[in-house]
Amino acid sequence: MILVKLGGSIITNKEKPLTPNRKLIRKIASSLKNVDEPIVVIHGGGSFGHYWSVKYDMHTKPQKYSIKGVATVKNSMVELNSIVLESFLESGLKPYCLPPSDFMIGDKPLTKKVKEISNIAKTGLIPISYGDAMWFGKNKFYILSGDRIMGVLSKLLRPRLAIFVTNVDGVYSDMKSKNLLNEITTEIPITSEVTMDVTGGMSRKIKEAFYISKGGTDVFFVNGKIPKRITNAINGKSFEGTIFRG
Ligand code: IP8
Repeated sequence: MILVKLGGSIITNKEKPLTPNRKLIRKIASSLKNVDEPIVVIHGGGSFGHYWSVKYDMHTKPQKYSIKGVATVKNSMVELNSIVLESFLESGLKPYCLPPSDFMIGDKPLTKKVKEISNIAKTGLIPISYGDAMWFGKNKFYILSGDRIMGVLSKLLRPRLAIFVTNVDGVYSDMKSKNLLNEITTEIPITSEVTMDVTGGMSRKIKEAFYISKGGTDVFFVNGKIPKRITNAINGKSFEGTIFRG
């Protein structure tokens, strides 16, 4: 099985609130048609979920956030998710809507439910989940990142490969020189970045990538603006991006 995270920077225009990148979502979906392994897709919030999370000052820490904020963030993610689902269906794939509240309670996965995700994927359907505003318990909510979902699912489903699709070529040693790191074997210091992401942007992805690769799964970072790179990574052809070896 292949786990694919479609970053918010690729499925939305992050410069413009509430703007999906329908064309690119469709292009990526079409390229995934060439994969014959079960696939599970997770997507981020981009200029939908993050836009509202910032407005309502909501973060990953469980707190008593504004319930109007919770409702608004959740609605925006359902909207973005339905755009992704439609695009996948239009591209000839069979998406299966999977809100994270389906397989998580509070901030913990429901193991039995998670294991069923792989059976759903084996039928040819593509389960599609997403970062979301979640009920934590005791009147608290939190923002669950799609990157964290990648970690949670990898641990229980042990995919062959976990791919983070972003709008850059991979992980750079620093943002100034844009020197691309082809392979990361030891934990690297994460340089600070300017981001509107309430969940931590690239630093969070790198953190999850280490967590996933330590569990034995290879993790790839690829540029989704060139969808062929995703399928090349899956098929083991001419890889362009960054690898964290599992
Ligand atoms: O973009 C966050 O998911 P991410 C989703 O994967 C929300 O970090 C609701 C901001």
